Amino acid sequence: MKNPTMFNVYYFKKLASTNDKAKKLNENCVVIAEIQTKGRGRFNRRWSSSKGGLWMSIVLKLRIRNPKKITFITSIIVHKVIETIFGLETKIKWPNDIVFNGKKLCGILTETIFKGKHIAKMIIGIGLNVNNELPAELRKKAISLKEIINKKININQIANEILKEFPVQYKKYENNNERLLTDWKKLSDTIGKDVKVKTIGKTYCGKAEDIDEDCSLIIRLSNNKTKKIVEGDVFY
Ligand code: BT5
Repeated sequence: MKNPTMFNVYYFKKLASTNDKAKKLNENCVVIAEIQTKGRGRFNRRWSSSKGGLWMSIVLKLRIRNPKKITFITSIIVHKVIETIFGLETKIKWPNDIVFNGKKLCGILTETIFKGKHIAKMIIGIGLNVNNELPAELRKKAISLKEIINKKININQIANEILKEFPVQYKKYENNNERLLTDWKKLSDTIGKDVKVKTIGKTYCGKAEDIDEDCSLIIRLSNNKTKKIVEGDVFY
């Protein structure tokens, strides 16, 4: 396939996880697999990765250190690409989901690789349901592009567009956190909703009020205090 971007793209029929493969490669490489046998989400959760989806990891050496910011930028890119190619309006669910009518279409897993104390590279894993069949247990909460559009879709076109947009959008946001947060919030599915948030130790209920400068979620609790959620799952 022609790849009109700055990236070296490696294709595989089958991998355990594109993020794991990407960890062994240099920056500016991209790994794409048709099938992942051990696709991962956050907290090592299983990511369903049958044939027909876009399972892709980008390896980059970046100036932005906060993985959540990279996830935010990537979400905006995926949103934009889906809108440009298909004219579909998706939304972003904090922290790392692209949703369509409340159902998860894409998940992003950004991982940081350290060399001693220094960040050697970042791996940005994108899992987008395109033509793949979703397992029965996910069908209530997940969706694929094929289901929405009702026809088979060219995966390579989506991958190429994402890779083309990456340097453009990254440059736009790397020195402009305010713009990143403003743009992200415009696309947010989460802000303003009554939510239940599960963190590793605790569950909180409240209204999703804002995103702070490091991309954490701020919720307003029933006692009117605010709580900053650095990591967790949001339900509504
Ligand atoms: C994510 O985790 O959403 C990040 C997913 C990242 C996957 C990509 S694929 C390429 C790269 N290589 C990898 O190994 N991973 C990355 P999280 O927020 O933790 O969501 C995980 C949850 O989403 C699971 O517990 C399921 O409930 C649900 N899920 C699993 N597979 C799904 C799918 N294909 N579509 C929608 N939801 C799914």
